[in-house]
Amino acid sequence: MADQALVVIDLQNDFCPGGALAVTGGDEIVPLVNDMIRHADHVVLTQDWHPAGHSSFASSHPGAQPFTMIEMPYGQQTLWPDHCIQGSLGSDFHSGLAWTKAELVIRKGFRPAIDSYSAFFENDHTTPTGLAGYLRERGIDTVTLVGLATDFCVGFSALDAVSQGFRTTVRLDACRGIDLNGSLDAMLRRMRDAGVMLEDHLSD
Ligand code: VGL
Ligand code: ZN
Repeated sequence: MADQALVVIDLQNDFCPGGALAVTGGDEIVPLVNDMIRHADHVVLTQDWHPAGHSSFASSHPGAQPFTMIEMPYGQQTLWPDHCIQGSLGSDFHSGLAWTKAELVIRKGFRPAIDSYSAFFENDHTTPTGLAGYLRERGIDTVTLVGLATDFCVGFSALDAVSQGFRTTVRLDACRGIDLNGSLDAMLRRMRDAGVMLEDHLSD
């Protein structure tokens, strides 16, 4: 049997209703994610973890509005409302998340000048978080991804997981998306094309 890990992406207050960058229905997935945690061999959590004044915040760019794009040295970057500021309530995991079984918490997005959607690489696609090495060193070759948001942090994590050689499944029923200008459909297509296994147990 392959060694497997469940990777729970950014199930934090700011991505849930009432949060600074709320994903519609973000909190609805908590009971299912908890159930999956209970059954998982290994559990890794990620936490979006930005310093105040982070370069991905629209507020750091005079005159810029959230949900618009700018050019960064590493490419196009969407600007967001201030969110997941290190140590804030918004950066905490959802209070209902059964996080105690997690063996590792990967924090990402802490470099002021670069955003990080993926659990594996920052948005320059070269700066690693260390997760691939951690999983490999532990003999884990299969990952299931759940969490927020399907079309950003979950999606880019899944694309990187495949490119790093992991057997990768995204459980869509345990994810919710932001869907900015068609980003959800575009990411579903990219994941399918890359060889990510997409499962939706609600429609099975
Ligand atoms: C995310 C936008 C900005 C996510 C994080 O978790 O999908 N999206 N930071
Ligand atoms: Zn962020």
